[in-house]
Amino acid sequence: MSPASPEVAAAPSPAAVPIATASANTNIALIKYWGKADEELAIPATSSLSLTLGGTRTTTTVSFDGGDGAADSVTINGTCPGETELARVSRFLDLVRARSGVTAPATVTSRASVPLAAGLASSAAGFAALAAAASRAAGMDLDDRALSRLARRGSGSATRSVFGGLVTWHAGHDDASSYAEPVACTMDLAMVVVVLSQKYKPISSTRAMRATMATSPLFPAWVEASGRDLQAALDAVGAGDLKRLGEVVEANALGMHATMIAARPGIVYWLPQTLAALHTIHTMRDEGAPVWATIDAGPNVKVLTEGARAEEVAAALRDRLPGTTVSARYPGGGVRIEEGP
Ligand code: 2P0
Repeated sequence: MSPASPEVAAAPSPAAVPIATASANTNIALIKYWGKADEELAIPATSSLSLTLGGTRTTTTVSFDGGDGAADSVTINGTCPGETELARVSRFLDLVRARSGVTAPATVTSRASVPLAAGLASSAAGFAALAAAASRAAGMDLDDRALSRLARRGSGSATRSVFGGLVTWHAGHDDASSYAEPVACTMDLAMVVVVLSQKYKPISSTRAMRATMATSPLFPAWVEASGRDLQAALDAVGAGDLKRLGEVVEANALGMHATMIAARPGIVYWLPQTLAALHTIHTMRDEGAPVWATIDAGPNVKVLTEGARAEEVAAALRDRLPGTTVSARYPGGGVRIEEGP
């Protein structure tokens, strides 16, 4: 039998299995994304601005090795995800398969470095890492912009996690024009994360933003204000003015929540402790601390502050908000290929 005979050629060699590992940090939006202009392509209704946080990496390995035989096999933090999550990952892998020509089901193993209880649970790091690992394993050589466009199809906020530090996601109007890119920033920024509840089960962002767009009479005003907020935030970053940045960041987050609270039925992510934290932050600010709140699709509060004062702010919040878990987080890097073919 010659070495080129079909039997020999078909024998799988370990090196031939397309496999890659990538990691990405999560990010917190300073100017929020809330609503899609195009659900299928995940084009947002507004552009957004975020800070990628260090030490929050999710590391994901993708191997197009046949999965469990007929379908993709997915393990997240050591367990199999529910059907909805699995379907979402498979739909994303279908996109990668369609573009790359790879046809095999995949084995996906993903692990977050930060526990869900840290209040940073986010699909942003997960889908950014998945996009990088799957595209690399499938032999696609994407630049960062193309990678951010691909990550967008997994989860909107993942678009921004491709990059480190301060990042803007241009809403755009089609697949090519909706991508993220880094924003030059010399400011010393940090986020202090205040976890208020670990039991609370919010409704998913995807469903909540759909309902907000469909039923909230405030949504058009939110879209309009958001454009102005983004420009004001970028101007404040350009001027290195933390107070101006903080004010617009907090106003933008409160506006997003007001818009969804006005949906029918109202979507209220806040708990009583959320309001207590907001009032504490206002009091600290009145006392001179550089602290501004932002809140995502859940009850927890994140506090934008100065990096040099983040530990002091975290200690004060721990003191004033007993029963909460508080951690200081600093800017971190973008997507990283850990191992690739
Ligand atoms: C953001 N959030 O800009 C906003 C603020 C939550 C509140 O992006 O449907 O999980 O997967 O695109 O990205 C959370 O939404 O939603 C989010 P999908 P995603 O960070």
